[in-house]
Amino acid sequence: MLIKIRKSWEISENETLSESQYVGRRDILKTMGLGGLMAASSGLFGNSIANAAGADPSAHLYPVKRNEAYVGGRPLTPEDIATTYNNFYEFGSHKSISKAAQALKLRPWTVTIDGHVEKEQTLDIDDLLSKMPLEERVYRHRCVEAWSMVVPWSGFALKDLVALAAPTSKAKYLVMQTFQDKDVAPGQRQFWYPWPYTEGLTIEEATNDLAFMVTGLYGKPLPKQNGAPLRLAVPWKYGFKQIKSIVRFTFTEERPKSFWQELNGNEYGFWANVNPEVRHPRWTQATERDLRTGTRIPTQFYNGYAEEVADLYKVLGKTERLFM
Ligand SMILES: Nc1nc2c(c(=O)[nH]1)N[C@H]1C(S)=C(S)[C@@H](COP(=O)(O)O)O[C@H]1N2
Ligand SMILES: [Mo]
Repeated sequence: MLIKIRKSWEISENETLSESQYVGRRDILKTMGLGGLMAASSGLFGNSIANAAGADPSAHLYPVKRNEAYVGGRPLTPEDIATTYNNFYEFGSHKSISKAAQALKLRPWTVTIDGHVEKEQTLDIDDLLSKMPLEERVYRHRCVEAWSMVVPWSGFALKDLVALAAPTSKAKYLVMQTFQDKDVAPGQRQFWYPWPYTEGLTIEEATNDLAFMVTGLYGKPLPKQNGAPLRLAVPWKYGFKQIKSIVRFTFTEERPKSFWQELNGNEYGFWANVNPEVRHPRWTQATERDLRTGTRIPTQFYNGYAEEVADLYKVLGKTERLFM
């Protein structure tokens, strides 16, 4: 087996390949039966944290076919950056939580669906994964802290999960919650945070085509630090809406209060739609730092997804529409 050990000064392959080249090359390797070999060798000799998901019981499901309707618009962020520069307060309030997050236990993992639904149910994650048609989508991700990345998520449309849940006419919001376990997540011992991490969407947002349940990243199971085994991607909203390691979906009549809203509602609102014209009270949102290049680029309205989502907000008043 030929293994190329990367020198620290060599740039990552994803950095030199355009998005379509990255897919093409991976598909060729897959056809040749080399995809697994490549993954295994990079697990041993590449970034071991990024590939710790190699032991994930869902590994056989990946890579999945890319849906070409979703394009990043700029080159992908290298995998080793996207999997080592994270926000996951359960494991620490800084960016270097990828090692600590390996304490997360991925099985058994169940997902409870309750509230205003025809029948409450608890699903095993592997049953859920086998039910859902998985695909890959390249999405931009814009954190409220004004950094951004472009990554290939694998997963399924959130509207498919909503259909499976069969909400009743009373359901106006979908509330999502992260696991809670102080023994695994040291951050959860910090009592001043309103654990468990909670986020919510309106039913209209949750059933928009763009709303995506993420189960994989870079053609592999989702790394723990990125929110395994199930996290949300709503790329027109700031990153804090994109809740990780979900265990519960509750359909409610009332708008929920999310984790960050509870902590500081003046800075982190419910809508949290990316908006370059509305400053965060402490910094501008007009530009963002691209994690790949480290340079600042202009921020786009709804993170560039206005065509897909702007209609959702026509009914809101001006203040609400513009609020973050
Ligand atoms: N449970 C949970 N989900 C979370 C967070 C968190 O701290 N806990 N951080 C959010 C924030 S602020 C961002 S920017 C993204 C970061 O996702 P990434 O680490 O995969 O880039 O996760 C979001 N989801
Ligand atoms: Mo964020």
